[in-house]
Amino acid sequence: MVLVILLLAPLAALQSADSVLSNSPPRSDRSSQLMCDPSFEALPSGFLATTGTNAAWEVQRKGREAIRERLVVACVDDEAKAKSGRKCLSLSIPKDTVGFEFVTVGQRLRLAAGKEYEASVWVRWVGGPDDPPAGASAISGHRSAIVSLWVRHRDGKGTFAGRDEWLFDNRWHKLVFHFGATDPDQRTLVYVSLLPNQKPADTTVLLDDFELAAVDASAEAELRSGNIIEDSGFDAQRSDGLTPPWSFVNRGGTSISVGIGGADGQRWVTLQMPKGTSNFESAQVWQHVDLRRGVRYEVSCRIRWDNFAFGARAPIVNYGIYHEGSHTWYGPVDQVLKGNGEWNTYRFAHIAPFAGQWKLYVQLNGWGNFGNAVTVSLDDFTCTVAR
Ligand SMILES: [Ca+2]
Repeated sequence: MVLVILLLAPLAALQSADSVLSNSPPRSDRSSQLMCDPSFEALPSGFLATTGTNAAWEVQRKGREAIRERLVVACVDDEAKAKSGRKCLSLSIPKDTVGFEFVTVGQRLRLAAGKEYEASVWVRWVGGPDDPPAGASAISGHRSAIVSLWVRHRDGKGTFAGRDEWLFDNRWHKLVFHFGATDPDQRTLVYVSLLPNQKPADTTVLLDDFELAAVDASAEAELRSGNIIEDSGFDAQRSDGLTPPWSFVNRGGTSISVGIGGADGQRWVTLQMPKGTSNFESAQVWQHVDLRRGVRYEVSCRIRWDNFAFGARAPIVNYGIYHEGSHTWYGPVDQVLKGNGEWNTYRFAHIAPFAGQWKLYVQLNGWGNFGNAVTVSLDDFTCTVAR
């Protein structure tokens, strides 16, 4: 979601249709637990106010004033509702929450360079059915609650890692992902957000056992140097459509189109999203890249806002690197484009917590662009080993 304006809660995508929620029990060994009071047992029951950035549990409410006061975070003292112990946390948003309005709770922690971390939390959508409807997915249009579990580096102002999950039933689900600290000199915000529904509804989600732990992992050898992206400037492409190593796909609709711009030897790719594209629709350009565990990479590309106009709302381009095996996104994720019509370079650092195949991508989402037409061009992708 909007980084510059709203700071938080990447709505990473509508692309993860199949859920990988885990129902495994919590770890018995919590000796490496880094979150303070992860089960909320020491928290006074009742409403939690919005806080500053130095609170034990940081609470943020984002949105219009009339919405903010109805975004509720509360500690629930009820053994029947808690996942563990007596207490859990509830997050609620009203039906008329839209776009970039959401509530967030988390902790800011100083993490160590060269370590791998596992973030996890148990979540439960109390208003959901006992069983998920057949075929339910992020683009199926079924009733759902959308929960984000993310970290944001650089004291809450840098790049992201994490995942959005669509909950379709009222069971407890454990969300998990792994990451490395790309900016260890500053604190990293580890947080959960409850996001607006694609179909508006009053929504309440319970949280419990919100944990962060260091994981034993050593870096693999990475012998490559230089840019590991193939056809990084699209100069091997022809004007009649995108071909490997690049791919393009529409999700949830077909109104977003891809084109090849420029002339032979100087190509770029253009994504065009018409006005009024629905919240359920997205489209993505990507290339698979093979990464080594624990290695730090520097990633960049150039993006041009082609239909830039003075005073127009800057589009949000979903940009980063995605791990399909764990459904986790890393990078700027919701990149608000700079307010000009020039080519601008967008960079991020990535420490791969998994070896093997990753997807370097740029995606346009109907969701988050408020029905506006967006045309952007992409060029010169790089991924190099940081030395
Ligand atoms: Ca608890």
